[in-house]
Amino acid sequence: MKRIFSGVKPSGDLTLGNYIGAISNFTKLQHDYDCLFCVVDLHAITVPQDRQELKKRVKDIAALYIACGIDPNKTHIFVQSEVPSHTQLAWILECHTYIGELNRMTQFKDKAQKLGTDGLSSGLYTYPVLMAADILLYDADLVPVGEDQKQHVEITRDIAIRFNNRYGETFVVPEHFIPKVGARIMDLQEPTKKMSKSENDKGCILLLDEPSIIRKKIMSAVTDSETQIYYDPQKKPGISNLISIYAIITNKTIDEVVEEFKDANYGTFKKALADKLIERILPIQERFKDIRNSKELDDILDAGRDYAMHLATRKINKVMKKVGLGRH
Ligand code: ATP
Ligand code: LTN
Repeated sequence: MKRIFSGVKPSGDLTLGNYIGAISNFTKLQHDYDCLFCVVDLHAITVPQDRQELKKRVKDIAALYIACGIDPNKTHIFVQSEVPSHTQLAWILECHTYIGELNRMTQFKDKAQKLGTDGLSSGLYTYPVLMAADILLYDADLVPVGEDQKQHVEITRDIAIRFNNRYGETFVVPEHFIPKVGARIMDLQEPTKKMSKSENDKGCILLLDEPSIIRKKIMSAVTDSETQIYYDPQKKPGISNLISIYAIITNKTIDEVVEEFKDANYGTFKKALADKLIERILPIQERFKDIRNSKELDDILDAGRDYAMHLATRKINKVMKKVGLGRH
């Protein structure tokens, strides 16, 4: 069976962007692959975190995975830092990654440009290599992610190919899975910017937001001065973003949504979107409450860790042998 690996950082509360761009696809793909879904806490500490908050969020994300429909009986859910081979392999891969390659990563470049490099950790710089280690440790064939992670999956492929050429077949070269619609949900207040959990504000819908807050955020989403509803992300980024969200939530195509609302005004469309969104998110919130503090959640994460550890240990031993590390 082919394998999937993907991860979400516990760096904030899960957003509608995380759900649409990543997690809703995990739930669709879980039936056809051996799936490892990770809470990537080591990635979260590339920027400062409060330790109590981080601990809480690790379990929040794991519980939300399940609440969103990931079946713990079919998949393996675990916490990245509980499997030490991730950091071990990351170091080895860092020694096979060029500084020039990391300098081309747009996510880091953007952050460095905005904030300067003096206050940025070197972990933030090498973070794509840790992500490569996550994926390559498990010989994942497919990596479902949002658009912003495409470049990181590409560097993972480059690293795998380079390593295989140098040491012989070691890693599966993975493909990304990026949805056609919803791969980049935009901020509702600044629809030219990605909806982001670390810049959470009025423009960002959280999966655990109260229904009244979700409605308020949708109703106050920035649109444009026209009145007609049609899809044109360049000219109408706000409305086009709302159309994408509606399409995903209702399992319709963009064209079907545009047809449905061609005679409606923005207010009517936003109200319909808020209704559908709340209808979809409420059951997730209910399930979350049941799971979050259950013993079952720890059992699931223990079993996930054991499964991941087994695969990862085999792989790291193979890699160490190929590189010539250690005595055996
Ligand atoms: P941050 O905002 O702190 O950078 P993030 O939400 O982008 O965090 P992750 O939690 O690791 O980072 O993202 C998990 C998954 O959600 C990734 O596959 C990412 O591509 C996807 N994702 C994140 N934001 C969006 C978005 N606005 N639209 C679509 N997919 C998204
Ligand atoms: N870098 C990703 C999170 C992430 C990930 C992964 C995604 C870490 N390791 C492995 C897919 C596969 C992010 O910031 N969104």
